[in-house]
Amino acid sequence: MAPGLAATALVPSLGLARQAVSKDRLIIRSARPEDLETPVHLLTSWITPNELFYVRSHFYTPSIAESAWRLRVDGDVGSPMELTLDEVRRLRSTTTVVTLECAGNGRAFFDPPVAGVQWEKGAVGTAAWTGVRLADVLRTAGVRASARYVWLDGADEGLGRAPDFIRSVPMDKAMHPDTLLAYRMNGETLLVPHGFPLRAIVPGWEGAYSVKWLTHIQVSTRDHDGPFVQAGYRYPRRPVPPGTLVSPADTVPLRALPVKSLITSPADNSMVPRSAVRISGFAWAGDEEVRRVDVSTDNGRTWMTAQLGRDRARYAWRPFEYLWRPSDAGSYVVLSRAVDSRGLVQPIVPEWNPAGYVWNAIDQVRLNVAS
Ligand SMILES: Nc1nc2c(c(=O)[nH]1)N[C@H]1C(S)=C(S)[C@@H](COP(=O)(O)O)O[C@H]1N2
Ligand SMILES: [Mo]
Repeated sequence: MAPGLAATALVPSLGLARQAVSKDRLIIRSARPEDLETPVHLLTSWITPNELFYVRSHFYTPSIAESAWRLRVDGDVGSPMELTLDEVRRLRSTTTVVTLECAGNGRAFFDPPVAGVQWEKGAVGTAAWTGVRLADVLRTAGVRASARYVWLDGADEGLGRAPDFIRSVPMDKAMHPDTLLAYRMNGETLLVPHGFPLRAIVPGWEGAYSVKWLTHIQVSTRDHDGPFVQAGYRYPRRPVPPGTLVSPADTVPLRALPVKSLITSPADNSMVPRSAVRISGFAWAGDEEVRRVDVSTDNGRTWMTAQLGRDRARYAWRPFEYLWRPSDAGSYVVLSRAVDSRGLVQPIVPEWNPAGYVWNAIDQVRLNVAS
């Protein structure tokens, strides 16, 4: 956190102020810190409503008084600066629709199990984020030619002796015109659990880059050496046998998550009529495009091409739909399999890895066709 902040500006949230996430409709994976998953059957719109958007917080949610909040920009820059929220809002703004997904989404499906929040399918959502380009702020501060990384720090603090949550973004991604500091989500002021008053949106990359409650941007010639950069959010260089410990030296940082799809309707295990069944969902591919989505209604023996919906944005999931006319009553395993613009396809079983990241298996639901 920023040392300049008044102590009274940061008190643990009691869940009273401006908190409009719908805790009764989300799955509570952890009440405090707040880890809330969206049930798949509620992920039916291209834009996820703010109150249904998953929440992932490592530590207690800071509650920040707007008047006391400052964004400090320093490090390897010519003119370090401090901005108030009004000053941020006065900069040229832009809005972009981005799908955010936690790297640990689907962790619960790994075998053998791995420690960490046991997300199933719903640590993902899509919103229209409004804010300023990180590049504009960095240019104003005068990034030096020697700068290589931008460290992002929020107002939350490690629990007990746990270290601060600080993430590091390589310079080219930080300077990319699509990387934002956002203060609005779907047209509304950011909700506290989603990072009020300001958060990073690093589009196309796993969710942990999109640091919430941002207070400090530090430009550096080197990568950050904290555990959320050097140990967390990393993936083995080579596939390892399930259950293996992997030393950080044998890992690489996660960035874009690979292609994935999710059947959002009909719900798993539901009863459907025999006449016609609209199978729909979303597919996304990090910073790549979704080329195609295939659907199988016979447990993968044959595949049909689904129709891609019209809603699209460079870093957003793409709707898909397949109209199925089952020939017989019975119980069916229905699968969805997305392919990205490079031809990469979802695996049947993702590689096991020690932190349980990147679960992007071909999705499946069981549908019971009425007679
Ligand atoms: N300051 C801070 N930023 C954070 C986190 C956090 O714990 N602290 N969690 C990260 C992770 S792991 C994810 S997946 C996204 C989730 O954003 P959301 O809670 O708005 O869905 O926020 C990221 N930003
Ligand atoms: Mo995450």
